[in-house]
Amino acid sequence: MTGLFITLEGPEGAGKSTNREYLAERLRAEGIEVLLTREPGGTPLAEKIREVLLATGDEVMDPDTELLLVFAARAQHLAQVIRPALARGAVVICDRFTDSTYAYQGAGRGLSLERIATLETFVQGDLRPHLTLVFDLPVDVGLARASARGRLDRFELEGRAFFEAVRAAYLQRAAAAPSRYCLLDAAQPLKQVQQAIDALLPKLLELYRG
Ligand code: Z5A
Repeated sequence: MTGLFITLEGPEGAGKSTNREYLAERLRAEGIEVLLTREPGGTPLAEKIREVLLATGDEVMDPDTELLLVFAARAQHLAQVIRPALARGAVVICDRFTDSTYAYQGAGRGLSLERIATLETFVQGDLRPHLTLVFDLPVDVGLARASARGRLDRFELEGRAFFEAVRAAYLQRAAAAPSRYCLLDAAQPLKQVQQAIDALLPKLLELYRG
């Protein structure tokens, strides 16, 4: 593998979608091939799985079903998109990846972290992101931003305790491996968040160019 794998993480409304294009453009301006993608999704089949995961309906999805669907989508995404892009030396920016699984299915749903780790190794082998930007913000701020957009998906309908657990999981993971994670204060005005992203560029370029 010769490329660089960057993931963007954080709770709802943290600004991952808003800032992923900004980061991609900054790297493209350096003449680097950047592949921008997201999870769940990133291929036609994985996007169908995303629809199933986000849809609200009468049948309650079992947490194990949710976990397996997330990893099924990831297996397809890795095979079709992420691994080929890394193999040709691109920077891959992925909006959510397995840290979301630890946060939402692990901390949020209460599934065993060991079981998630087993699936992580089964689906990814030893592939892990080189760098993860965690967009952190208070739960209330994120939920207000998400609900201002209108109709809520199946995750966004969860209660406050769920999102507090998700946020705490991200903070815990970032604190446990500071060399892999960069914590960004996503409650700041957008301009300041983007200045913080700019400040990370030298580190990203150094990681990419070795
Ligand atoms: N999920 C899972 O459970 N397990 C997994 O393994 C994976 C995912 C991979 C779908 O994700 C769901 O899948 C997700 C977890 C679950 N749960 N939910 N919900 P998604 O990517 O579709 O959902 P999301 O990440 O929560 O999207 P989001 O709510 O759009 O968040 P965002 O991308 O971080 O925020 P945004 O769209 O860039 O910004 C939201 C709004 O805030 C928007 O109007 C912006 O203009 C505004 N914004 C952004 N930044 C700012 C600042 N700095 N100031 C003011 N306003 C701002």
